[in-house]
Amino acid sequence: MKYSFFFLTIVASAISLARSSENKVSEVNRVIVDFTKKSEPLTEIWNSTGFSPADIVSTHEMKAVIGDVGSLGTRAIKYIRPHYLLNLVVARGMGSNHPQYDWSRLDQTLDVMTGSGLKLVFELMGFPADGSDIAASAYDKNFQEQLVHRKSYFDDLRKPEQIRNWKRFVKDLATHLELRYGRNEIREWLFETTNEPNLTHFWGYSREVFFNYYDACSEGLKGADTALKFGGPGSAAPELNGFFTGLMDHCERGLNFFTGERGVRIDFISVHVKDQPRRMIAREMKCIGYLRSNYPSLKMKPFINDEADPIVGWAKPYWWECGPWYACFVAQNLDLHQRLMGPEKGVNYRLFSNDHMFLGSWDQRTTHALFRAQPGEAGFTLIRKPVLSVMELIAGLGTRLFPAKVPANLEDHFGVIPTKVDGKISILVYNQTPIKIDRNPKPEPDKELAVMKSEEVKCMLTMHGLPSDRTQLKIQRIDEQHGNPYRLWVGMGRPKILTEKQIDLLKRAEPQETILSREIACSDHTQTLEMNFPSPSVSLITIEKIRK
Ligand code: 8U8
Repeated sequence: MKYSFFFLTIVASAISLARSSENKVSEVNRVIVDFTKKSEPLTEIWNSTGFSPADIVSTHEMKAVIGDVGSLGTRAIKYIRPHYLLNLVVARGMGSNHPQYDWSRLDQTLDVMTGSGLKLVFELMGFPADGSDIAASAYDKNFQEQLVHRKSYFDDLRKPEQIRNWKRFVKDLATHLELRYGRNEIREWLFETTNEPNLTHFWGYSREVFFNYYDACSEGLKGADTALKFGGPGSAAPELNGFFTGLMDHCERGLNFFTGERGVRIDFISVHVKDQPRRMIAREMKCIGYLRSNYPSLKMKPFINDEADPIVGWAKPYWWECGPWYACFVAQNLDLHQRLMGPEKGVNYRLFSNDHMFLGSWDQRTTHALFRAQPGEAGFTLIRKPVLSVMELIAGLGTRLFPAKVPANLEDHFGVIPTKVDGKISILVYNQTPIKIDRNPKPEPDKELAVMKSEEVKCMLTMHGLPSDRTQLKIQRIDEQHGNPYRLWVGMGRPKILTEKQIDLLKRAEPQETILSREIACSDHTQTLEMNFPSPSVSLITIEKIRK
């Protein structure tokens, strides 16, 4: 059953193939990758995720998620972007010359993330409590809007005095972080404004107050270390909202609240665009186009989409978030961003981040499916979803990107990322079934599964410029049948509570599978593989010289 959608034939050489099977080739799609052509750097623009709120890091479940995500290594996930970090701080005497801080909860939270090898996209979001009440911060059921605020000195940022003291608070925060995590470490972090200031449930003040707060963050960080990176506004749709356009103007020629100079630094520009990859890129390009027309000095600032999700609403159940389709989404997002927003297109694309490290089930925007133990018993189980496992395949890519030719009729959902590092070839191939994503979550309808199967791609993959001599070919895959614990779970009858045996089986189904590993000879540096790429699927093909 496992191999029913898969066939692979290795043809001795592309030349003999072209002569002997002209007719057959014309029936299938020809894909060509060429490692003799000029390459460009493949920059790590994919290795980031986020969640909300920072408060949940103290739970066993979240610690386990962070540990597992971190264990994939920084080429898979390097940055983590939690909301509301500053709610974990207690800051007394903010209005006096003798501020006192209790950083312990913040430290414990950051320790979990840094201890797992992750770096922070540190949103300067939330407000330190003044310690005069014992209330706990509380959020809506999806951890978005803050419903209960602890009493804070910073209760009205319209007051210039609070803005001045916010600058001092940020400076003291950064100084503390440097002492605890090291100057070099936090120079690698990205400090960002609060989240989505254009949505009133995240930011209750006007744009003008936001720009003052921005200046306080910027100058406060500079007060600790001028090399710390700061940017924003991490705003939600629409792309050209007033907080985005206003901040660009403020950074270019606005009055700096502290220095009185015109203009304020911005080290990166961040937005949130949630959409399918092509439309996401068109909307991001709208921002780049706006900068080119209006603020050319900002057009080459590192550009970040730090919530590059398929659609708004992490908690809403969608059938395509369970299995390999969501993994393909990430692979296609990488491919298209690299090709359409790379340096040769005049864009300094820095990072797209999924915001998917929430605690939830298969069909929510999560990296793992969370299963609770029997009622009344402690314990839980996390099963990795394909959308997380795919990061390991992506991490297997090389550092140089080579050209690929894909038939025009496939381009909208099929792609190839040919790379190389230290003589090792790694090619990521995805077949992302074109489906319509709308706001109506549907329970995995048979119709969609049928559409998926009909979009299977059969192709002749010709590779030029391979190492000669004996080489090892390996293919790893995620699809409906491979590396897809969700399918197995459905087969088990969708148990809500898992037995030991079921946990064991699901865990074994977590990683992407090696579906082929064999020695091949490429005497003329060329190989053609006849391959079937199921729909949806992500494959990593590696070719490496066998060392004698
Ligand atoms: C209403 C709305 C529109 C929009 O374009 O973006 C939004 C983003 C909107 C509402 C909330 C919103 O919050 C972000 O997105 C969330 C989500 O569930 O998609 C979460 O992923 C983020 O924590 C949050 O910043």
